[in-house]
Amino acid sequence: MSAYHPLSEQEAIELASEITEVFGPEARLTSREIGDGNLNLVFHIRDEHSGRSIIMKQALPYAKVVGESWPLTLDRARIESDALRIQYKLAPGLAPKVYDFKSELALTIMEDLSDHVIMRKGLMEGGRYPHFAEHISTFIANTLFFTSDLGMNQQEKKLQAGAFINPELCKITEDLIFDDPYTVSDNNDYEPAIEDAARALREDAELHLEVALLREKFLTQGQALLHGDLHTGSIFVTPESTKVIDPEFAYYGPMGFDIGALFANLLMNYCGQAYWIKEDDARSEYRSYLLSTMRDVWNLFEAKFRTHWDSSCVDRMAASTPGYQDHYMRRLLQDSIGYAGCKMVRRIVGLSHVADINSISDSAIREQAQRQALAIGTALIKLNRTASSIEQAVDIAAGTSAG
Ligand code: SR1
Ligand code: MG
Repeated sequence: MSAYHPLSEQEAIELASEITEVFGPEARLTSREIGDGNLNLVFHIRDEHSGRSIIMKQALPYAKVVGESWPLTLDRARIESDALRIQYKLAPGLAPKVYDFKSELALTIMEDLSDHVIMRKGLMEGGRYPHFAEHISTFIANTLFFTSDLGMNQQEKKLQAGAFINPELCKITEDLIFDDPYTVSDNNDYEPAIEDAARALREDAELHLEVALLREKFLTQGQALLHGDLHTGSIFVTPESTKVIDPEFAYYGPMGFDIGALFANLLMNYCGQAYWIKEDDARSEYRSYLLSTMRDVWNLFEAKFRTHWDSSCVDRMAASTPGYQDHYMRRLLQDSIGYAGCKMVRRIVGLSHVADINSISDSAIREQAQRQALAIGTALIKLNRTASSIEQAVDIAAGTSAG
């Protein structure tokens, strides 16, 4: 199979049969296209004989969420498969195994995770994942530390950063997250009921300064190899297991962007629970669970990152300068809080929403959840540069109603 074209299910089966690591000669393969994301085709290939299965993910040359009018580089498939391989190595068991990558087809062939659920869906159904904070904090601490100037050879890091220049996908983030929500843009997408709140975003000069500073950091700070889109739709879970998928937005950027994405998506589920859990006590209990998860993710991440620093730092100045590690961790917390806020705001007024809130069928409750997410998001953005503790972010969420 040669030049790029979107695969048919039959072609996907033919290519899958070459994965001898999974399928034997007697395999009877079937295929289902299961992609429900914004950008790609995803085939689930199963051997009816052995029950074994794989996933084949093919990038389309445009953004599926918008259509062919929005062309998008196929190189993102190379970036994704290379990032997955690095993450699999640095955080064993927390990313899917890549079996093969076919660059001419922009196709990644990887471990099937369909015994897991997408975390966003799991949270919407009130699921609890007791090992999630432990797992995801290991994933972010390991992948961020060991791809940064603290944890890897600094010349190799520069070369690696070059291989992860990802201009088109970064541009999506720069526009959709750090620009469109604060101006009138064709990309924006929100309901007329919250026009007043959307207008307030456009008119808030204090907010714009904070977003401009966070945007500048996203544009210029190559701190570590980021996942780049670490929302709860990019994480598969079971109560025992966590797997991070979909790093096609990977690039060298500010670490807090990945951590902030996690916080934002836990908090958007928190807002959506106004609808999903009907009973007051159960909803309040679940919301406490979400806030505890956010707190645990930060505290565990911080402890693991500091341990890596103390045991494995390759930078003499960083390792031996009193106060530097504390300063670094504080900036990281501040960035994480600021990016969390930006990510919440974009999911309410910008392109591409989240099901936790968008699929609420009661329009009054949906509006209330949207307003609450905007209120929390803007408060986090305004807090970012002065934050000193994760508890401040938790308190903002717990104390912010729809406004
Ligand atoms: C056009 S892509 C829209 C969004 O989907 C991805 O998950 C990213 O978050 C991106 O911003
Ligand atoms: Mg994705």
